[in-house]
Amino acid sequence: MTERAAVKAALKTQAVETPSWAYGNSGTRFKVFAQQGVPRDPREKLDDAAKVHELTGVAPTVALHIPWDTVDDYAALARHAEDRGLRLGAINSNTFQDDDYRLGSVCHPDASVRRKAVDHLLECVDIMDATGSKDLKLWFADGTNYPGQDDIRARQDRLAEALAEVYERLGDDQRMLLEYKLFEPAFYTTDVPDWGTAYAHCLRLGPKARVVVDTGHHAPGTNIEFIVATLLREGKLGGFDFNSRFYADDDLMVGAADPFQLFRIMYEVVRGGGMSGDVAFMLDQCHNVESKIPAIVRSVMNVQEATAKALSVDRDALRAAQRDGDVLGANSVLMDAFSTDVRPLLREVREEMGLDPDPMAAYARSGWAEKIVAERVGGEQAGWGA
Ligand code: LRH
Ligand code: MN
Ligand code: MN
Repeated sequence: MTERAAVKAALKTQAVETPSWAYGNSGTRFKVFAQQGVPRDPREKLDDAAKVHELTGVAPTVALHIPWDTVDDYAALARHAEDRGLRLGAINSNTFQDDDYRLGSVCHPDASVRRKAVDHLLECVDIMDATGSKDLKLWFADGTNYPGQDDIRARQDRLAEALAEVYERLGDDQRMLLEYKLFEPAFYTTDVPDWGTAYAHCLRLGPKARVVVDTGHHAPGTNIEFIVATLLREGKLGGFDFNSRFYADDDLMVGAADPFQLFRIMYEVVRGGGMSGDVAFMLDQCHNVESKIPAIVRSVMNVQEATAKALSVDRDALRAAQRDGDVLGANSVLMDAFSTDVRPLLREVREEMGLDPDPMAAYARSGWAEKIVAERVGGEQAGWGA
């Protein structure tokens, strides 16, 4: 296979998971903006996700968030997905929107609240059994606002205990993905604030526990690709929640704010063997001011562009320059790949997959936007502020 053919083959097998909540209405803490035509239930979210997959060819799975996507029959929801050429992806737990969780969930000082939170996580594994989902994605809003508010070490013990109980419940093919976030909603301590804390818990738990890197969950200036390289070296990178940020957890379209950072991350993924299917490439975004389906299509394309550039790095030339201590030469090998216009290559990839080379234009022509506006009245809120 030529280099170009190998790059194309890798791009055809990459899968980007879209989040159910990105299809619903969302907003900031100040206002949820209602858009016309948004899904009224989880099935309609899947209908929109199917459109994204139909146009891009690389978005075959959809992440659910429980209870935002609660249904009576999860197996039936999985069939609804299958009928549309989709599968249900990661099940995201939610232990942050009940009054009981004011002081935390699995780290709460009161054992009865911890029990409620762990029971929810166990219920999420039951849902995985019904949907065939492989990954349980855990993010905890737990933390404290004031020094002395709670015992930092005791909270880690409670966290470890909860995670261990859920880990025991996982099936052989199921994984637990632990997501960290620097701050918010807690502002003094966060119980899983960084990759090191997540990694330490995952290491103790065992091989089925992996770390999730949400690209918006770091301090400004953090070298995320270094974290990615390290986690891959340790066999502990479970996946990404992709989005982009100008300030904090902005949840804007991936690759919009800093395409160079996304390229650097994807280069470490490629370099570290992360394209083998073990690393989940998920989106975690909210489209508050832009149209949702085209924004998700654009996001998938942005991931593909960064991946295509990362795959195009001349690694032999890079290794040679690095070995020779040719600092500028090595840097230009990387920059050459980043500066390459990969859009013609991706158009070819899509044509070879039997797709329209321009998914954005194809969506505009498809009539789907008009159809959902006409048919769906009173669309759902994603969950934020619900
Ligand atoms: C928290 C987070 C986490 C949640 C999602 C809706 O900020 O990134 O992944 O599940 O947002
Ligand atoms: Mn996230
Ligand atoms: Mn987030």
